[in-house]
Amino acid sequence: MSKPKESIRKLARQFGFELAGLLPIEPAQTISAYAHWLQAGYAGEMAYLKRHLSLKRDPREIFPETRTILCLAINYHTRDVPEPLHNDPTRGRIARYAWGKDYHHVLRKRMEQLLAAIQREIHCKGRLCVDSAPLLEREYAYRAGIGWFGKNTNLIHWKLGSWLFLCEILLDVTLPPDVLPLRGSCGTCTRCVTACPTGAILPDLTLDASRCISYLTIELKGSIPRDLRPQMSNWIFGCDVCQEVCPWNRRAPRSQEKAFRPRSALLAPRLTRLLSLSKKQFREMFRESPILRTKRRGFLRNIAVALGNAGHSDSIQSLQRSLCDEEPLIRGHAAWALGRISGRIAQDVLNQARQTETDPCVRDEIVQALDETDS
Ligand code: B12
Ligand code: SF4
Ligand code: SF4
Repeated sequence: MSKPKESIRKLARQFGFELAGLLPIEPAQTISAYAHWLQAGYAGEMAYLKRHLSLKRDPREIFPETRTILCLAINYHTRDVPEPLHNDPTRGRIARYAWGKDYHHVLRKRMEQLLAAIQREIHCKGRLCVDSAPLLEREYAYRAGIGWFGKNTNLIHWKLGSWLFLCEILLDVTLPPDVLPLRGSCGTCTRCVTACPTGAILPDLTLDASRCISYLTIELKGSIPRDLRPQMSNWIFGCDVCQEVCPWNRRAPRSQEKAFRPRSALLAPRLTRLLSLSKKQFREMFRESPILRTKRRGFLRNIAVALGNAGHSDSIQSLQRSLCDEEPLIRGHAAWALGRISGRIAQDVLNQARQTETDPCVRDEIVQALDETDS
């Protein structure tokens, strides 16, 4: 390979990576900001982020031979949800990134192929990283010119927008740096800050992840704080509000990646239908999907919250069935939803459940829900 950097970018494109940049290995520059963020409690219950602190100081902690980082980005902007479905609160909203196949697997496969192609040109070894690796992905991607830090904390590329997945290949060879020209900025725009339903984007432009709907619906394993539930509207897995309002995404091109094409069932599924999923049906419906991460209990918890926010009496029957679910987490959130729907029938259903419920947390939810139906 006479000019490896050019060929690597070309190869990256062949394997679907629209953006690629090469950086010489260096320790992370924003690790103290990361440590402060953890200290402030913004990571909520994501304990793995605390465990990663020392490893994130330098990528050589995960691959000591690293000489060069190949930063990559792939576009996942496929299509939009048709307007009538988009505005229907009885349907769930799923973040765009989860409409197709799990990107962790898709990107890993692509990176394996890319690394093999690089190895045909240069004698080298590489370590593949995507998302879960203890690496400050946004910092390195920023340094490679993939995008700037938007106020919503996402990396934005002036042409592709922010619907981008990031990943990296750590290489044990020294290659000439090749950084993309960084263009664009947020300027005076604050749309995402204003639009965020839970006020998770802080004035210092960091994110209080413990308030972010993405965290609440995906990462949080237990009960969703009651004060945040009404603000989640019908988001049942992740949230895209701060990216949907971003002007840099208005002209974002469509992704060509087949694996990210949405499954039609995930564009705007009916909430009551999802609430009846058994464990087996859940596993089948979400095979190869990132949604498996929440497990059925987390997913149905989210659906109950969305039904409470929709506030339609048509869903009382489905929620009543969920009050008998084997998972206390689902029963508790179903009770909350019935409290939000309110009215005589919801009240009767809750009173019945109070007679038989033995779990103290669920009982507490029922009592509070009944208080709400009274007021
Ligand atoms: C934990 C996590 C979350 C948490 C916390 C998010 C957050 N903003 O911190 C939750 C669950 C909320 C989340 C949500 C989402 N996530 Co997430 N998440 C991660 C993960 C695993 C770690 C991020 C982290 O460490 N956060 C802590 C903060 C403090 O670190 P940071 O954001 O990386 O910022 C550091 C540096 O970038 C730098 N920095 C920050 N600002 C600035 C500004 C300047 C000028 C400079 C120089 C440096 C700098 O300092 C920070 C501290 O070191 C990364 C993958 C990874 N390994 O990095 C994916 C990742 C950030 N997530 C991603 C995605 C797609 C999402 C969602 C869009 C999914 C969804 N639709 O629901 C949302 C977006 C929500 C949002 N507004 O951020 C993508 C982002 C791609 C992009 N274009 O930026 C990543 C990179 C995964 C991937 N491999 O593609 N996520
Ligand atoms: S993903 Fe949603 S909740 Fe999280 S910061 Fe963005 S708009 Fe706010
Ligand atoms: S909405 Fe505005 S402030 Fe927020 S990331 Fe986009 S350009 Fe920046």
